[in-house]
Amino acid sequence: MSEQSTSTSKKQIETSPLVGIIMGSESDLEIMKGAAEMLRQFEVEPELTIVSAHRTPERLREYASKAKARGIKVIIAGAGGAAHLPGMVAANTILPVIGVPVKSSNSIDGWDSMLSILQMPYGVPVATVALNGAKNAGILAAQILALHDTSIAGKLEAYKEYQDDIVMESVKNVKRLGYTNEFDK
Ligand code: RP5
Repeated sequence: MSEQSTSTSKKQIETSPLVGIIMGSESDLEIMKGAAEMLRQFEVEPELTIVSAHRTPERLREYASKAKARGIKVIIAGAGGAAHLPGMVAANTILPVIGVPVKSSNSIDGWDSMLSILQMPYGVPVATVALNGAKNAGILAAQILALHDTSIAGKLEAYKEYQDDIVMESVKNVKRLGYTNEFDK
């Protein structure tokens, strides 16, 4: 990390975090830490904690209702099974909420987590990513911040180019294996 980017991260830690990552249980952390790792790639230092919709309903209400005033711009919420956390957070804030369905220990096959987050009623949207898709949630949160932050926007552009480079390297690798590719002739 460059000297400049280190000081940017320090500055963000000193000021209030822009992204709140919450999850229903510590058992979700293995998946949900992917969102934090991705945000750090864009030099956004998120806060991360446990808020359970069922076990700590008062904490949920307080977290969601105070988030905007604390300077949070986007909330990423992950849970599994009867995954009510993202929806109930969205019910208590006007901030955008990105929901991450987790294939948790109490999930039958992942569909329960998916559908409880995805099938929100009209009026209370949750932007749902793929099952265990915490990394994409991190990227999406950075994209929302980038609307008003040219520095994050620049890092997202660079990330797109990086992905392009990786795929084009694979194109060369596959060609080396002897497969015909008329398209890239
Ligand atoms: C959900 O139940 C949590 O978000 C987690 O995905 C799942 C299992 O929680 P633990 O029993 O492991 O605490 O509320």
